[in-house]
Amino acid sequence: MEEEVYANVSNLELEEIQDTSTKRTTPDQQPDDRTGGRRSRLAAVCLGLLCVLLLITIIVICVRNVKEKEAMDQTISSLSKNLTAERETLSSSIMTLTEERDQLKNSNKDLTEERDQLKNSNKNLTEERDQLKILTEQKKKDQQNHPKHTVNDLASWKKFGSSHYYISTEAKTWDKARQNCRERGADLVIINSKEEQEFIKRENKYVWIGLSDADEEGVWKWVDGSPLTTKYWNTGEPNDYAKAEDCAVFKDGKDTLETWNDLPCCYENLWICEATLPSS
Ligand SMILES: [Ca+2]
Ligand SMILES: [Ca+2]
Ligand SMILES: [Ca+2]
Repeated sequence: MEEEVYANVSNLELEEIQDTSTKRTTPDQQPDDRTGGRRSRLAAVCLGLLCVLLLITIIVICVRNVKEKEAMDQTISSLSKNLTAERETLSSSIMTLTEERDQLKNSNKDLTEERDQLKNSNKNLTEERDQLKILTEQKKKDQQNHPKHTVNDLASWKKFGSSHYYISTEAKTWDKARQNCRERGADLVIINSKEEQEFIKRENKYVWIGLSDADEEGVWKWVDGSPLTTKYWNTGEPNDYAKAEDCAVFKDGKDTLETWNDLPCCYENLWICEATLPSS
């Protein structure tokens, strides 16, 4: 561009020289021609300066555009990175929330099952309470109708140590057997020693004894509320078969002294009562 400007200026100067040489032949016109030549040079110089200015302006605009483009690219790249990171965070959050939702679903299912079990337990407990009320009323009536045993009543009972024992001749459920013993002023037998275990074994009867875990599964207690300490469970017992065995029976015909088994309390068996006379 600058070369073109210089070329134009040179051409203009050449033309002026030619014009001057031509015009020298006309001396009257010399001052006007010089003035015109200066104006032309001035115009050319101004034009050149304008071109240079225009070129600089274009270069400045281009540089600024390039910088703006780079800044915009950086901004877009940064935004893209941020969006990617946010998308990954959101994906992770969604996964966590999904897992939590599934856990809550499972918890809700478990709680529903527990609630149903509790409802059933409550129903069973209500029924048991009602049965106990009936039994208590019955016991009061029986005690009124049946006086406590005397020494004479026990004459027909088997004696061992300080206790007397009655072995039934009919079969009843564990609860009814115990009720029968209490009506006789006794209770189902409590086996306190090895000697007492051996004594009952010699009778060789399949009988209910006063031991149960009906109140709390696996916690065996005698009918007087005392915990079980010395045990004579048969091999593999107590096994709470079908989760329904809460009353202890003394098995007959065993070679070993370990003769006890747990059975459903609703089974009907003979039973053995024990009456301990107060020491005189
Ligand atoms: Ca006893
Ligand atoms: Ca049991
Ligand atoms: Ca059993």
